Amino acid sequence: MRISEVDLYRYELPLAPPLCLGASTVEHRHGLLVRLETEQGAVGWGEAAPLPGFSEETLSEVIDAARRRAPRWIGAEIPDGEKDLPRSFLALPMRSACSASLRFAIESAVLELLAATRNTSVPDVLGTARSTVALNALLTSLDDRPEQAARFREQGYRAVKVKVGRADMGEEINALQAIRRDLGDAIALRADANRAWSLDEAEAFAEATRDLQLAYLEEPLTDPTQISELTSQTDLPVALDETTREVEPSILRESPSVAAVVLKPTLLGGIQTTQTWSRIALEHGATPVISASYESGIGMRMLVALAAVGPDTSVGLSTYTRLAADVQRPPLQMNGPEVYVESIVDAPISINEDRIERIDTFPS
Ligand code: OSB
Ligand code: MG
Repeated sequence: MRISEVDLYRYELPLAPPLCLGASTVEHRHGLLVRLETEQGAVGWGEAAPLPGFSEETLSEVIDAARRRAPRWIGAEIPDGEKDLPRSFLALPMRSACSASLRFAIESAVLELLAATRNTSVPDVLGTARSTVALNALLTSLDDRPEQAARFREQGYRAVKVKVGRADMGEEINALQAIRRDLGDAIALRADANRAWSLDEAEAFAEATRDLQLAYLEEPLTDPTQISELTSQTDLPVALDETTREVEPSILRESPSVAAVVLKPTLLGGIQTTQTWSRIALEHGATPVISASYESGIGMRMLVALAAVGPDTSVGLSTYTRLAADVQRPPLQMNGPEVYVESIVDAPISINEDRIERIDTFPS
């Protein structure tokens, strides 16, 4: 089966409420969609949506790179018939270095074609899939916490993730205590400091939150090389997120105390890299937590598939509810504590043409 057509689309989707990304606030999410079609008419979609402030590449760089590469994808062979995932299959249409988000897009589209050739679903190509995936609820602003936390509990969430390191630490700790009271003891409470603190501050936070039973704290330190110092001095479980984009997964061999790794394929560089991190994390007793970077429904389908073949933990895909519209119609059912994998990954893709704009097609 050979790729015979490539189409590139741009999308713009409103974020409600607007999203604070570091210093800037964005009202819309922008991205590139890649659609591959084979001679036999099988179709695969992928999404490249660099996140400003987090991705190294910009959307216009991604679009330029996709336009340059697309002619070479025409005629590329999608391997079929093999029982196991060919290790090289995802690299096939890209023989040179590629930005993280574009790699995710191409790998996704090729993986969908591979599933189509094998008459199976994407999660089944990746591994052994569970039928449901649990989502963590996400509290990006501590201002609306008390009412929100109680609502999350009533909705049945098993994990809640809270952003910290953005205000006075004492106030944030008080807020976390209120949230823990509202959640009760059965719900996992995760926190994410996005590298806001010095070692001393992180130790103070660890000390002050001992009785909160935090499941983990993501990226406490401005200087991430001090992580092992922190974990040797406190028993606060720590998770890596930003660090996964800067080091190799073999770091987990030297950091036995890492409790979890937050894996964002859009930022980390696609499906194969994510799967490698997941495997090595599990070997070292760290939980891989597949997470989103505010992708549209196209990227989200692939993230659900990846989560379905990972361990049964609440994953970070509730960013989807921040989008006020999607490229996919109807929008995915992702607004509760649990998603049904089949209903998301096996549903035929139906694109809302009003939400996308075709920017190129090959062969032209
Ligand atoms: O800091 O974890 C982050 C999304 C985009 C960029 C950075 C982050 C996030 C998330 C993803 O929080 C959602 C989640 O992990 O639940
Ligand atoms: Mg994080």
